[in-house]
Amino acid sequence: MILGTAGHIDHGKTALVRALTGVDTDRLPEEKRRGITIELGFAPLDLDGVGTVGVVDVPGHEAFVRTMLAGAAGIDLALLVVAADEGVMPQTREHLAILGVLGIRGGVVALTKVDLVDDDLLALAADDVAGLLEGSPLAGAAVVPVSARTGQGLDALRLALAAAALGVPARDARDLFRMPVDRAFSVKGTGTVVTGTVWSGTVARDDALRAFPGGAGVRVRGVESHGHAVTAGMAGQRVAIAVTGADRETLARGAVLVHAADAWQESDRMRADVALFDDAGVVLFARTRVRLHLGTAEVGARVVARGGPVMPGATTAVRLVLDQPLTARGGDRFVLRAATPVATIGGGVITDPLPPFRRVPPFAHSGAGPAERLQWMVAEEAGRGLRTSSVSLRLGVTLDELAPLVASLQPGIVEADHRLVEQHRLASAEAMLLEAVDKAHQARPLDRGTPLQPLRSRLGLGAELAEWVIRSAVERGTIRIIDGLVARSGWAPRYSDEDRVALVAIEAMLAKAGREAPSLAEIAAVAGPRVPALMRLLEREQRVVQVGEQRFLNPTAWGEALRVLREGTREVRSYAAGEIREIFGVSRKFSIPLMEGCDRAGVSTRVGDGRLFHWDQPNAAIAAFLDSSSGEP
Ligand SMILES: Nc1nc2c(ncn2[C@@H]2O[C@H](COP(=O)(O)OP(=O)(O)OP(=O)(O)O)[C@@H](O)[C@H]2O)c(=O)[nH]1
Ligand SMILES: [Mg+2]
Repeated sequence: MILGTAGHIDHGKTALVRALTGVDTDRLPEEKRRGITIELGFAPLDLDGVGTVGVVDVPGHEAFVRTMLAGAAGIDLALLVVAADEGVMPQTREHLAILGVLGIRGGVVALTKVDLVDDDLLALAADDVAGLLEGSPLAGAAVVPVSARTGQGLDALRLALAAAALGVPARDARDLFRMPVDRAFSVKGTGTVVTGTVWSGTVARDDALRAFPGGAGVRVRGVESHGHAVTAGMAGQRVAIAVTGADRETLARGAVLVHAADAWQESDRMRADVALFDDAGVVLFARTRVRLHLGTAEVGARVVARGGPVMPGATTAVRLVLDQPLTARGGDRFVLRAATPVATIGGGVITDPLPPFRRVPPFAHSGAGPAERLQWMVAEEAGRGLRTSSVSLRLGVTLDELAPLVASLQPGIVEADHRLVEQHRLASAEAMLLEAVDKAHQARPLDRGTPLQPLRSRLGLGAELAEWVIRSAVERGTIRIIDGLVARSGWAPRYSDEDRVALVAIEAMLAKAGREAPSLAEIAAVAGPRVPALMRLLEREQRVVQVGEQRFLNPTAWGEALRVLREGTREVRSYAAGEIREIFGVSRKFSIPLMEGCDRAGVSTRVGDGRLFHWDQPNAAIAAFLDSSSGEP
């Protein structure tokens, strides 16, 4: 639980923190000299029934609102300090407005320096404060008169703070770890130490982290909270982390530490819902430059709405164009400030920190819930699908919230291969796959199937989901894949009556031809135009053997030829083409394809016109033919 101060300069924030905690957070010489806070101060505060609360003391000076923003970014609870002798002042209002933008609803108002005012003035200041709080984020907060000097009201203030703290929901320590860095320094003997408020999740010694911007890997050497070593730092705690792997400059204020294993990414394009203060007195055109504060980071930005400028008075869905990438999560709050004149003008909520395209349009309307946005995101990713691991980050839902959310969207959206995708895309891809296979069967009934590869890209899906659709069709037994060919389950090549007649003719022709392998053209002359497809089928079924270029042999004849050849070439030497022809006992015209068949099968190597044979080497391509009889020629 983190408590942050807020309020106008000199109203007594630091004095009150000191009175409550005993810690003087104004430690810089310049702070001492000028009597104001310049840097963030930190102190632990023990509250009865609550435990240790981390206090962040912020500066009230109008020139240091940027620092106040870095301090206020991680707080759960506000202590708005108003000096009774001055009442509500400009930074009282500005800080309160900032608390509102950041979504901080819990808090207490300290009406301080009561020792300096009489009852009339106190009543006046109390009225002033009541007017301020009405309709504000702290409406209903306790207003406690106190004096840091005399100690008056401090006990009542502690009670009020404890009561407010108990009303704030705890942060989720099981969620993704993230810590925006507010300070980084070097400690002799330890190295780089960074401090911050853990926004979510848990960090422990030896954890592998990444530091954004840049995403450099760093390792945790140790974790401390309020000066004591702890085994783990958890959401809602102030921690100091000693790290290795990155220097102080990389880890300066504005950096963000996350777990290396989580899907965090930085981006300079985001979607957001933005609202300008009614009294901001500005309108944001697409080219208007503003400063955007998120976490402890600050970047230049443009805010682009659809169809016109962003006007005060309404929440508008926009696209943020950032000068430098930020690491954000859906649901993150940010504050917008104008550069000239310097003023806080409003802020908003990130609705999608990682949109898929650079020129992504804003979401359809502001204020959409996570379910609605998830639906839009999935539709936008179309056939690629939305990686489930990115959803928690993009929507800003915890891992625990994600599963029920996805379940609530089914059956319209389904999860396949760790991606969310619209069910109809998978359905139509599968329909298309089956249709293509059926068409191929129809067009080439003699083939075992159709090549799978060209079909993948036609399914309208990303590679992973295309694979998933194919795999699940196989698993369900709708199709099968053999040797890269896809077929309907139960598909067998189909021949027509004409095919059957042709097959008989071909086999008869080859049986008659013996070792004198006929050419494809010669076979076609006897058996008709479908011979190429029929030969493929016969070859597949090992009813023919292709020897030379487009010449085919009956398998028995091939086996005999091989055995004769082996017998005649026992001697290990190269044999001239003429010798081989004589062994085969055929003319040159038929001897050449037979030799080529041997080369193809790996039985022989060409030496000039002749051959060297490798009968002693194991050869699967011919083993069956050689063993098909006793091995005698
Ligand atoms: N009499 C009296 N003086 C106070 C009280 N609280 C603070 N002061 C004085 O008011 C001055 C400003 O107090 P700080 O605590 O520094 O004020 P701050 O709000 O932290 O100021 P910034 O951080 O610069 O915005 C100091 O001189 C304090 O001593 C109080 O309760 N009574
Ligand atoms: Mg101060």
